[in-house]
Amino acid sequence: MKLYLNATSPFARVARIIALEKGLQDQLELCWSDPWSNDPALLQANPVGRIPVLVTDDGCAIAESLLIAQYLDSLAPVPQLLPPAELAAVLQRTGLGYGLMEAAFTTVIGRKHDAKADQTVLGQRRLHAIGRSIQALAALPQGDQQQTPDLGTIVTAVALDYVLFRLPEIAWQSRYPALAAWHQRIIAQAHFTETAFN
Ligand SMILES: N[C@@H](CCC(=O)N[C@@H](CS)C(=O)NCC(=O)O)C(=O)O
Repeated sequence: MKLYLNATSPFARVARIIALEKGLQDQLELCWSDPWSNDPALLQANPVGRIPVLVTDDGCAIAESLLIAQYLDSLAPVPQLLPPAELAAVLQRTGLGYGLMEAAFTTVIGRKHDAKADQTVLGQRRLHAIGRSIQALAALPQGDQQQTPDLGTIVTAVALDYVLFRLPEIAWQSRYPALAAWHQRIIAQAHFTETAFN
């Protein structure tokens, strides 16, 4: 299998961490790609031109990080990404974390293309969404740190890490110390350090 990715995409990092958690790294060729430069190989795999994309050995190209997660989970069901006993809670955290990731990424890209993006109606909506999502994540129970991370934990920890990486002025850690401690514990795990943003 091939995974098209770069080192700063939170969506690609989620896919890569899941592959590592599932022990699939030896079956995965990492194809480093800049989605903004219209890389022909990436465009062939994903006409939308976004990473991550997973190309299976029989040539199916799967775009969208959460769909890639679903496929990797089918290849290696253990450790479980979506433990049935806690499904609703895990999906709740996944949705919140994913929404934060999207709002943060959209804010970063908006600023890159328009210095006044934050002042637009959409820019303001994204910034408020970031603030409210972090507040909602901080209100969730933090769970058992010893368990293998589920999908909600992976997506949320990567989203919070992306905010620290690209939007440090949001400084959410001082407002939510328990969430900050949770995040620190998760990102200290090997598969998170191995895939750190750079
Ligand atoms: N919904 C997609 C989002 C993927 C995405 O936005 N990827 C960014 C990099 S972080 C990208 O490739 N952007 C290039 C573009 O939008 O043209 C997912 O979950 O995989």
